[in-house]
Amino acid sequence: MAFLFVTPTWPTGLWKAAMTKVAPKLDVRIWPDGTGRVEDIEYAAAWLPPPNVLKGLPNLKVIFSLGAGVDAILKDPTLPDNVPIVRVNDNDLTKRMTEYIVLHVLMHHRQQRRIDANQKQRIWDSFPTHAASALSVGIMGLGVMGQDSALRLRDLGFRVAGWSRSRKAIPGVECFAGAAEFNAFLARTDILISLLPATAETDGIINRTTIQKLSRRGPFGAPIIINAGRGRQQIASDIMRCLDAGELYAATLDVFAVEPLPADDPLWVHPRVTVTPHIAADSDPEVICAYVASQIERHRNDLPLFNLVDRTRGY
Ligand code: NDP
Ligand code: OXD
Repeated sequence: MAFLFVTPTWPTGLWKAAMTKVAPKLDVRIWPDGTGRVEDIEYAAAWLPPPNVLKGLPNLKVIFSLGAGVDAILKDPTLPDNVPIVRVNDNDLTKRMTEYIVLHVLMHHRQQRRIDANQKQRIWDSFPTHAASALSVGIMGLGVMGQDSALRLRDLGFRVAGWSRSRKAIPGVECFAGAAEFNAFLARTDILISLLPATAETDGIINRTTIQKLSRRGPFGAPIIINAGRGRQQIASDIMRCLDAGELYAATLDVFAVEPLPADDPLWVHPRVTVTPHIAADSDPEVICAYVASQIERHRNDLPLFNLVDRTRGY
């Protein structure tokens, strides 16, 4: 039995070392040069697998994503039909995301970029601030990541709501569900956060129409967006247009339709946009490999796998 990394855009040597450290008995291989006999491979971890690579593994039993999202795997048009896909749901990854979301909500709320700009010019501008309870934060996606962020923001005093496909019940968090409640969710939201997966339904969801439906009652007079879900969810030209028209106050973007964000992209230099390089929740190799190794162990002992992907839903 062997395990194969099919992660051509990742530093695979580092990941192989991590997997070997946490599972020393596992025969760990790397596609393409170290694949060896394809018949040996029963487990594979993939991120942007080239077509026909996973399909060409006749004894493949489970495909692992090395992150929470699986769009990079589902993109493979030749993905074998009957092999289960397991995604990451791990406390380390979730807490990293929560740190990012809390950091950026607070950064906007406390106007840290304005303070940074003032400091550069030695300006002592002690502008009035407001309480967290003055801001309504709305999280699209109340899954593993969204729920943890919602709870921490609630504890800081923000008025928090979330929106998901199926209804949730989270103490102190107003829960909206489905397309029918989307407009009501937007209408009460000053800071809109996306922690949605990339699917056909969420593609382009952060567009001008969505932005125009957000609340304008918050302290900044226009809403703010934070996208740490996937770049496909935002229409970047709409974001720029809304910022320039005063329909949007500011944006934090961690994910982009094209990554790395090209050097000449106007988002880099817009004074009200904060760009981060898809690092909201970084996958730590040892933590993620330990998670994958534990699932392989379960599978080999005929125990059910956790965090299986529903291919029809797309996440
Ligand atoms: P989950 O699968 O646990 O949660 C996804 C949430 O989105 C669920 O609440 C789901 O609803 C909701 N959702 C999906 N489709 C829709 C829809 N059409 N309308 C309304 N709600 C919808 O995922 P995680 O929380 O673990 O991760 C979320 C995403 O975060 C990942 O898919 C990935 O894209 C992104 N991510 C980004 C990282 C980064 O570094 N920037 C790092 C890690 C993840 P329901 O609960 O009803 O199913
Ligand atoms: C993930 C990511 O999906 O890092 O985990 O984007």
